Amino acid sequence: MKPRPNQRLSSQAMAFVLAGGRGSRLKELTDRRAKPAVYFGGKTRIIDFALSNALNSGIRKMAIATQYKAHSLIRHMQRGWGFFRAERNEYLDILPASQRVSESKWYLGTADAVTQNIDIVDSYGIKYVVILAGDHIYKMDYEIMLQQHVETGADVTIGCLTVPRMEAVAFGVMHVDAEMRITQFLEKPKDPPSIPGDPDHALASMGIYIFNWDLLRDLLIRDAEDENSSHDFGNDIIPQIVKNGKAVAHQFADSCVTSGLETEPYWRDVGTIDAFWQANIDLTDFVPKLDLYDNAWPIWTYAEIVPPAKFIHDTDGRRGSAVSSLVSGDCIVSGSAVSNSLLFTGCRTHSFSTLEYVVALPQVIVNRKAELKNCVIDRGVIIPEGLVVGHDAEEDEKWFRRTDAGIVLVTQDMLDARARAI
Ligand code: ADQ
Ligand code: ADP
Repeated sequence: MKPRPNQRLSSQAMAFVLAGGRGSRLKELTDRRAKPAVYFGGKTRIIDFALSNALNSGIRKMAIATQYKAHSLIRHMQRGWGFFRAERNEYLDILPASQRVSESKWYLGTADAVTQNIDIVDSYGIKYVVILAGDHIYKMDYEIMLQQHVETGADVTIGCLTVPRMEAVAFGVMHVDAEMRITQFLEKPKDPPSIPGDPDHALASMGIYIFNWDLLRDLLIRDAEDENSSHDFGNDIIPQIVKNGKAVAHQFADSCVTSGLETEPYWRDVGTIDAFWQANIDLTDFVPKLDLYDNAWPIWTYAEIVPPAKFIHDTDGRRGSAVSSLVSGDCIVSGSAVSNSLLFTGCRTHSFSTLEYVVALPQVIVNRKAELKNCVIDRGVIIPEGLVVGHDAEEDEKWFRRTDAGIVLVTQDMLDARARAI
C-alpha cells in the first residue's frame, strides 16, 4: 500500500505524559494537588501546556500517568479533556498508579510508569512515543521533533535547551557532537559540564523523549528485570542508550512555537514558589515573554462558563481598576487598585484594598483595606480586612511562607493559624 503523501508523523505518535510527581518545592501549593494540576496563567493548569502542545502538534492519542494526589488532576482531565472520541481513533487515558500490575505497586520511576501500561500503549497501534513531563510551561511543536527523530534514525531523541551552568544541577546534562548526537549524559550532576567554548552554560534535557515504540518496549521489559535499575528515564534508560545506541539531541529553539511576540524561546519549570510567581507575573509584561493570546496555538483547558470580569469604583468614585494585569472571568474588582497582578477565575477584591504583583488563584476574596504585594494567594483564600502582606518581611515570615527572594505564599491554613494566634 502506498503511504499517503504528507502524512504527519504525529498521526502515528502518542504522547505519554508523566504527571505523577508531587513538586514538593511548591510547598503548600501542592499539599492537596499534584504539580501538573496547579493553576497557571489565569485560567489554565500547568498540565494544559504539554497536552495543548500535543494536540496542536496533531497528536490524538494521549496517556497520562498519575499517582501523587491525583484527584484534582483527574477531575480536571475529565472535565476539560473529555472530547477525544474512540470512533475517530482518538484516545486519552488517565493511568493512575497501582491500578495495573499490582494493587499496591506505585510507579517506581518514570520508566516504570510506562512499563506498567505497556498493554495500553500497544492497544493504540502507534509507531512513536513522545514522553512528556506534565509540569512545564512552554509552547512546542512536537511534529518538528518527530521529523528530526525519523530523519536521524535515532534510538531516542531528547529535547534540550541551554541553561546557566549552575542551574543544570537539577537537569540531565549532555554533551553532543557536531551532528547533535549525544556523547555523554549525566543525570543531575553536582558539577555540570559546560558547553565546549561556553563555560557559563550547559545543555540540559527537558525531560522530553521520542522513541520508536518497538524499541522502547524492548528496553522497558529488560529494565523491569534489572534489579539494579531505579526504572527511571533520566537515571537508567537514557544513559544506557547513550552508551550502547544512538541518542540525538533536539534543540528546543528549533520547534518552539512563537506568535512573533516572544523574543526568545520560553520554557519554564515553575517548580518553586519564586519561579511560579515570576512566570505568572511575566504574563503581565507589556511585551509578554509567553504569548497566551496566540489563536494559532491555543492552550486548551477546562473553564467554567462564568460572567465577565467587572470593575466598580469605591464610594469616593476612585480605584476599582486593574492595570498591567490579567483579570479572569467572574472576577469583581470593587473599589480596589490592582496592578501588575494576575487574578484567576472568580476572585473578588473589595474597597480600599491594593494588589501589586499578586498572583491570586481562583476564588480568592480580598476584603477591605488589605495591602498585598509580591505574593501568591492559594485558591479560595479569604483575606481578612486590613491584612498586609509583602510589606514587612518579619510579619510575613511569622505567619506565611516567605522565600529568600521575598515572595510570600498565603494559604487558608496559614491564615486560620494566624487568626487563632492573635
Ligand atoms: P525531574 O523532573 O527531576 O528530571 P522526575 O522527578 O522523574 O525528574 O520527573 C519527571 C516527570 O515525571 C515529572 O513530570 C513528574 O511529575 C513525573 N513523575 C515523577 N515520578 C513519577 C512516577 N513515579 N510516575 C509517574 N510520573 C512521575 C527529569 C529528567 C532530567 C531532565 C528534567 C527536565 O530526569 O534529565 O533534565 O526532567 O525537567
Ligand atoms: P481543584 O479540584 O479545583 O483543583 P484544589 O486543587 O484546590 O481544587 O483541591 C485539590 C483537592 O483537595 C481536591 O480534591 C479538593 O477536594 C481537596 N481540598 C480542597 N480544599 C480542601 C480542604 N480544605 N481540606 C481537604 N481537602 C481539600
